Amino acid sequence: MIDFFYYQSPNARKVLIALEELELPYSIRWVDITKGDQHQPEFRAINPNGKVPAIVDHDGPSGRPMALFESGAILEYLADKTGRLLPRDAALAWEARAWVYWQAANQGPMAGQATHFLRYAADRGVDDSYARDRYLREAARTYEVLNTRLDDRDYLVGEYSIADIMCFPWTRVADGHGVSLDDYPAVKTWSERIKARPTAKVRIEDRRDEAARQSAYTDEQWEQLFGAPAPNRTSGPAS
Ligand SMILES: N[C@@H](CCC(=O)N[C@@H](CS)C(=O)NCC(=O)O)C(=O)O
Repeated sequence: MIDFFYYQSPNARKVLIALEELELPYSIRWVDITKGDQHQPEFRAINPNGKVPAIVDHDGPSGRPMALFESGAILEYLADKTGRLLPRDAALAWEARAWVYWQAANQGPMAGQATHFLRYAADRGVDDSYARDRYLREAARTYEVLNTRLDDRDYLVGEYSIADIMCFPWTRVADGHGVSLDDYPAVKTWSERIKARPTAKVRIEDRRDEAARQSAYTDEQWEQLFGAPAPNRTSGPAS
């Protein structure tokens, strides 16, 4: 059994899709990152970086329990554990890993920061246009990279792999980081292809409260999530 430390987010969704695809038994452990669960010592012992996703596999290497964090490492571990979701061809498997690392170092962080300035900061009336535009540009650039790669193939390394699972969830929330999939037709077709898989449709009970669902965090939620006092809502949500 795998304990899966989860919150409703694209990074946690990668692991959810992989667990479903691999038919591995798991139990959801809800980590409310708007209430500060990620900063508790019990969770820090599992992920010193204090973020979801994380897992504890009670049947880890040599049959011993093992804790793991970072979505890319978790996907690679699950692929290794089951011998699935990585091409058998060694060169292709390395290409898949390169896309996994690319996502964690590029698409994820840029889309995350773009969302911060476009949605969360804007909700507080903060308009830092230089930072916002920089992250929007970089987020858009990652879609250009994906679009070029997917122009002549159905999946990132030809067959469905952890590389696709890593990149897919962010494309489902693209409008949040200022990207329209209509501008990236190969990404759109690929994203719809993955969305059609039953394992990509799985739904976990959404335990977020209304403020978190709307990305209009309370002062307390903001401070837990972003580690700084919330800016005053001086002028209300920016349009
Ligand atoms: N590179 C990490 C990113 C994880 C991440 O940013 N998780 C966010 C949710 S999407 C989180 O837990 N945020 C809580 C916090 O920063 O306090 C991964 O891919 O696992």
